[in-house]
Amino acid sequence: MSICRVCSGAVREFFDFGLQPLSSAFVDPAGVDDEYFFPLSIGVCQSCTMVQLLTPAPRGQASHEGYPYHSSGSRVMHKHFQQLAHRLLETELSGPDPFIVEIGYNDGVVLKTVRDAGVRHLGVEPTGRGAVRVHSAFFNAGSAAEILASEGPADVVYAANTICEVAEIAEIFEGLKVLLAPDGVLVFEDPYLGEILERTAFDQIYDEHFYFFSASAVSGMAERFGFALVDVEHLPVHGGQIRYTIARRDRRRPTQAVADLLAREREQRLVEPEKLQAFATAVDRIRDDLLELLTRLRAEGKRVVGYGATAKSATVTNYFGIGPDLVPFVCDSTPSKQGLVTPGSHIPVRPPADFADPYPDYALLFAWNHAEEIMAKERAFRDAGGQWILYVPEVHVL
Ligand code: DWN
Ligand code: ZN
Repeated sequence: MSICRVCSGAVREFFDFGLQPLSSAFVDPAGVDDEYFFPLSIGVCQSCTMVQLLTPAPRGQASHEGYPYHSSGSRVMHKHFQQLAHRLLETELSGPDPFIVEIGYNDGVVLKTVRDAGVRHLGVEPTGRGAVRVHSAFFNAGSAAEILASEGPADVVYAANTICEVAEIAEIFEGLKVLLAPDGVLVFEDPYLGEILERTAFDQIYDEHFYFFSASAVSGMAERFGFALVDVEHLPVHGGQIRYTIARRDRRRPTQAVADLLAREREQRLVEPEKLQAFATAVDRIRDDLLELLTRLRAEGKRVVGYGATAKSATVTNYFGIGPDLVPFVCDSTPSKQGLVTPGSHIPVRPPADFADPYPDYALLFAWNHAEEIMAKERAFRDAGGQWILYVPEVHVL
């Protein structure tokens, strides 16, 4: 048991991945003896139903300058963020002299789009960088007060793939209390618990993802901190996410979409023990099936290469015990990952050009959330007789 970071209730574990490395800590092949590991296990709060890790990884890992993830490395994601920015410009940011703050703005697609529309904007991140205006800090009551003093209240505070990473989430709400305009909103998008459980997307569970949100847990959390969940939107990206809109209490009427999703979650009995037990069983079935397949292919002399050195793949390779003996290398378009080896599992990362040189018999698609985009880009692999191996929602070959 551990203590819930939202409500101080008891968190009951439902899956233990054992010791895991930090998912973005790609290592120089010479430095593999010096890696940091932490206990990765996930549980559900018996009081507020928030699903969360039992032990947070050290804070700030995802914020250092060398952080190797760039959201616009995917064409689909680039477009996704541009569309969101345009939508905000037409709605929340359409009043006089609007102001948007983005927490953890990554490579700044949203902020650059609003900047180009002449809208006041600010990125908040401990190691602020890039072509947008930034405030270098964690988002909390202190930094929110500084921003309020210099810029005035925010109409929108936005965050993608960030809020779920902040274990001390009360700090976010304390900052919102200070900075948000009376009718301002927090808009954030993160992986959806419902889809993680339904599709056995167990590899969304790694050091950087602390919370696994459902609409009901987010609604309860918002109320606890003096806010309300007023809108939800399903997003098809990253294997299924929800975009939540939070307003100050009693300022906005929640949409029908909120009522519908809350009702569906009740119907699905999302965090009931049987559901969580079924998830645990399904993860171990995927492990057995994938190891059986990879071992058989190796025995048959087939070449298997990994595709996408994702943060998610740290859980897959380390929990399953997949190393370079089964997957000799993984190709990835991120230059800062190339030449290094994957955290814990030590699979060399190589540029995508190596994928075709020559094509392997099978490609294990770690970046399954970008399947459509990657398979379209790598059509020639299929044409040459290559096959994709996927493991979500179960092991299958395409
Ligand atoms: O939440 C998070 C998500 C949004 O991004 C972070 N905590 C960390 C990161 O997680 P991830 O590494 O699992 O994200 P992706 O988007 O699944 O990573 C895709 C990887 O695949 C990247 O390293 C880039 C690579 N890639 C590629 O080699 N060719 C991606 C595409 C689209 C490609 O065509
Ligand atoms: Zn709780």
